[in-house]
Amino acid sequence: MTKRIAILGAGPSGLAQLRAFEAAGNAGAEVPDIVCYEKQSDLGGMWNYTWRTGLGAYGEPVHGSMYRYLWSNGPKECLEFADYSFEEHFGKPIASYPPRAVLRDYIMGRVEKSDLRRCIQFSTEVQWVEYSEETGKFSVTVRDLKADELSTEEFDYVIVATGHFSTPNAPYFEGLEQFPGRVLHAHDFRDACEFEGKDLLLIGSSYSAEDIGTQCHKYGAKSVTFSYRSAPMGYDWPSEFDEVPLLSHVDGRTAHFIDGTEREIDAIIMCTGYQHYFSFLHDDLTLRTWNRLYPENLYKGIFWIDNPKLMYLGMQDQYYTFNMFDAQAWYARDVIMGDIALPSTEEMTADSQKWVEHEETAKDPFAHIDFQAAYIRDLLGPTDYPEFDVEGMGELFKQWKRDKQADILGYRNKSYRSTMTGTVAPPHHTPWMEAMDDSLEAFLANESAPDESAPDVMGDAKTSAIKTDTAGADADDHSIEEERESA
Ligand code: FAD
Ligand code: NA7
Repeated sequence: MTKRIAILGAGPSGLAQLRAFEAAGNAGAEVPDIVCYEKQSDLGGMWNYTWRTGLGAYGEPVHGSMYRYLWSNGPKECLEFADYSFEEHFGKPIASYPPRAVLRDYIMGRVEKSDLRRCIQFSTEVQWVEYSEETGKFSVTVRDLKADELSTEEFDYVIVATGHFSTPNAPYFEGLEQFPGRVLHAHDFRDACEFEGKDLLLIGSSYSAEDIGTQCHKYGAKSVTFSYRSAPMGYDWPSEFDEVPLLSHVDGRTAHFIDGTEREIDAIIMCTGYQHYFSFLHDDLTLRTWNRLYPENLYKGIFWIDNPKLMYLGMQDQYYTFNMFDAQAWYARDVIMGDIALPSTEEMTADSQKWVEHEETAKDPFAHIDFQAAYIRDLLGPTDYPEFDVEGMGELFKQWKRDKQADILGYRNKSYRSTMTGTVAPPHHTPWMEAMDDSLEAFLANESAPDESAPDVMGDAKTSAIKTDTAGADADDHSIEEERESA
């Protein structure tokens, strides 16, 4: 009988899985029966922008943590699909740091080339998954959000691709309940303009702190103070920024820090990361981890060792993103289709433990990049995912790190060479600090031509028209609203 597979989530990881099966089908393989459940009304996952915070139109937790004016925080050359380049999608080379809508368009482009949408049940929230030893199958209970109806189906395999940057980790600090300004978590941050002229305190010293802080500065915040728990970010910050030790408590508008210093602030944004949270999974199936490069109990970073018919995609802390999800999805597909055999439980545990120990010896960002490159290389070996220069991409990540260190407000003006096409990205027409419009149209308008004189330009840029499918994610919520109102 045809195997049945449930994919939970239609973000980049879930879409990678759909694409992997599609590629096998195109190559003549008999593909299992696949249902992908997605609680949003469109695909794209985190790359959909929503103005909503808290609960969605149907009472479901809002997934989105992305905000207006978000630009890629790493070079696009580091997240390129090996089977669909940026140049193929946009018909010409584009700058290295696109805004959210441009990356979303790219993700959508690969999917829209096929009829993968037919596998996806939108506005459908997965509510419960459990496994029966008796039948050897999973029961997946979902709620059709529009119809407000529950239903349950059985599957042979479940692939969890629900992301892990949605459920806030929000610590408590004494005095917060009396603080007269806004206190929010990065998950609920939407528009930097709200903080124009304000003195901001951001707690945390990782990507969200850095990006929300620089963005608030760009859109007119008066000052940005970062409060760190372990270590400061250490960039050469302009005078409007400061890094201080951890907040101890607040007293009215005054923030007190553990080194005894204090300062007046208007708002607090907790950039304190996210929890891996799977409200829909039975205890026996639940991955419990922090944001690390190799979560424990996952063979190949994918298979739940206690029951490898359950798989997780994209649960790692991420340097590599889209192409890593692809590598995972291709591997998962080949196991499901019987082309790769899983070893014994003992061997899976030993292999996973080896990677966990290796991660623990990797102490700095360059070692982390090398670690993730080695992980992807390990996955690619036995699959037919198109070969790509994973290690070369790792070198781009290291250059990105150096560029940030040199100029935290200017690194997005840099260009990198695609390891897929060999093309060096053209410079963007506007320096990032002056580029206030983050729309796809503004980004692509008058994009500079590639510098033909640059010695290392190898690409043969195509000149076909720019893809005009620019319906942004912002349309997503309109459609939810319209559907709701007409219901
Ligand atoms: P997600 O994109 O989170 O998708 C998960 C999907 O599962 C969503 O569509 C969600 O609606 C769905 N879902 C969740 N729960 C359920 C449920 N119970 N039932 C049904 N569906 C469900 N990466 C980069 O490469 N570059 C960047 O610049 C970058 N910036 C980022 C900025 C922010 C603020 C954040 C939060 C992340 C950023 N990332 C970036 C990382 C980003 O998470 C990944 O690029 C990518 O979106 C992860 O894909 P995913 O499919 O694993 O998860
Ligand atoms: P990360 O990268 O997981 O970082 C979380 C940060 O929050 C990190 O600096 C932590 O400090 C800090 N943190 C966590 N708990 C606390 C408490 N209790 N007190 C103070 N500080 C704390 O999450 P991000 O949101 O920055 O990034 C996640 C993704 O979103 C990423 O992929 C981006 O692209 C966007 P630590 O260093 O551990 O001491």
